[in-house]
Amino acid sequence: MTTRIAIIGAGLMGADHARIVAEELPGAALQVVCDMDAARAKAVADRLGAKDVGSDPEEVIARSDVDAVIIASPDFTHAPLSLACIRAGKKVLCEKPLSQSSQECLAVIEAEQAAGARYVQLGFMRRFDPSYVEMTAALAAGTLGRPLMMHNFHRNLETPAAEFTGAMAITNSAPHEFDVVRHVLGTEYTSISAFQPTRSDALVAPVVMVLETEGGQLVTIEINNNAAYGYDVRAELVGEAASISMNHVAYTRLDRAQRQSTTFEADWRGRYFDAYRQQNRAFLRFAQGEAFPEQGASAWDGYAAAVVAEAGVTALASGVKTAVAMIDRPEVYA
Ligand code: ISE
Repeated sequence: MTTRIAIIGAGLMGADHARIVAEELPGAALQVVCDMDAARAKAVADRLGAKDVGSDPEEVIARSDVDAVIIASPDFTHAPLSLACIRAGKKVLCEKPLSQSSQECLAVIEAEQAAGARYVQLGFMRRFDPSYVEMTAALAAGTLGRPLMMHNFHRNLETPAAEFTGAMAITNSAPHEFDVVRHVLGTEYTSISAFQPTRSDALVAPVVMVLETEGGQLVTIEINNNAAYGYDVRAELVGEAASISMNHVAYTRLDRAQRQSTTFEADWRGRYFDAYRQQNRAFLRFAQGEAFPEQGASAWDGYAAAVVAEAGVTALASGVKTAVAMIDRPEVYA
């Protein structure tokens, strides 16, 4: 049976998800493309052969010819629209963040608890990237010994918006790091400190964070939204017996004029091309009735990322190490 999927939001990420559903997800059909901007929805729908278009997300979510939903609309709509999917009894793949407010994430958690089941898979696609999968496997196999530290670098070519701030680096970019590190280490954070060097211009300076975990590890995260040279993500997991690092991902290397070079992607969609596809396949199986994907991020993981981001913003503004305090994990996420 074909699963009819509605895409909410036809911007950069929505258009990408629509293409994956239409062209690379056997067993799924691109049913509706929904955007407040009707022309934008129509352009994506026409290009990819969607059955219909819509402009009211709640109406689209409730349609009887929609079986599952992908939310890729602006961040502030993620939690309310996830709640609408839970009310409609439909599985939803929601782009990150679930919300920048941990309180709003708790409302989604409460709705899932009341329904007695999970509906929301969160788009922390890095969990499906082979480099993090291999790190997790090395840790589980005992190859690294006890984990001590994880160092992470997250560099964007340039900032998406001129008014981007250090706080936004923590709430918009860093959640990927917060999530994937706690996923790989299998632990929660206890504290966060945040620092910024000084830039010579008006662009947002990098944010460097140090986090402590319940497991006794130290985690460093650099977010540099204006790295200028490319999209570059690096990670190293250091154990007592060995260390494992992510390689630069490039299919080819150019040897020319006594130099060797490889290329950087311009943004995350190229670097995590395969991870997005794996993630969406896992979501389809979930939407078709299988258990919540083992690698997948849930509303609980969205809450965890929001709590640490809130503490990170406080730490950056105050210059003081800030505690990360979460509620106990509800049964539905056991
Ligand atoms: C963006 O929203 C993402 O999710 C990207 O992965 C991240 O690199 C970028 O900094 C964010 O703005």
